[in-house]
Amino acid sequence: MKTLNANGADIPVLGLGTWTLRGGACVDLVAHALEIGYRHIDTAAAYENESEVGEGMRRSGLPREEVFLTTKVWWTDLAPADLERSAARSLEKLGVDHVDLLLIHWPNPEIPLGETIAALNRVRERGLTRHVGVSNFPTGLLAEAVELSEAPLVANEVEYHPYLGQEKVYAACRANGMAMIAYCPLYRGGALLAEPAVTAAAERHGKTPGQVVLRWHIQQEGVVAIPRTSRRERLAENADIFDFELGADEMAAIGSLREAGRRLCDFGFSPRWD
Ligand code: 1BO
Repeated sequence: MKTLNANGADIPVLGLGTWTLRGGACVDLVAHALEIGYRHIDTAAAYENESEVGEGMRRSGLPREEVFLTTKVWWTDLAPADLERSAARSLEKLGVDHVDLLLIHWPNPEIPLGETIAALNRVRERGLTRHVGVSNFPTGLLAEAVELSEAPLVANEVEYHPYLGQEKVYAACRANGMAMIAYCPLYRGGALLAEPAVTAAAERHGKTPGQVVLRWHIQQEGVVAIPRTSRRERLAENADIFDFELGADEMAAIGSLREAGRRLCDFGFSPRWD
């Protein structure tokens, strides 16, 4: 699996997002994904599936060091003691002695960012994670976090797809050597996959619209995509994106869909977006 380097972390550019996957289906999908070549699995304490993700990893039989594993600390657990407890609990549930990337899942304005980042760094120093980063951080908070962290932040995981430009966050990630990890990269299917710019490219390259959109993501420097699927057969389809290349005109046509400015994940606790 192709990787990119972000501040010293080698991150496979395609991963499996596991948000909403549960129980036996989650175990089966994680194991199957790893069996067919995925090397990057993304979970979170809040997804309530870390035990299943860990079981799927063990069932695949792959050595632990071959899998890039990410988990996250929920925004209500960002006080230092809570963060350290959450990280330890995640490792216990996953059945591993470290993760590769530990992220702050969402910012929390009620808890001083400096205290959270210091705790994140301590967890890393103790070896519970190899790398640290953030998720859902707009540019102002990202700049603060970068400044506060002793260890380099390697990624900002955000909603990103052709309907949501994220130009400012992307530029900030690039300027700081960080990866931008795209969740909901396919906009959960539907309208995006029927866009003429996408279907025309799909036809030209003999690929599916979903493969074109994922290729659009990973062809951008520093972008990683973590599509979620609950269907086994989709895993192989989503991973079959390394044997073709979109032209500059195709990249631009798909990128221009950003005009729609549609965001899927917005909650009462979301920060003020860029
Ligand atoms: C509420 C979870 C968003 C993606 O991790």
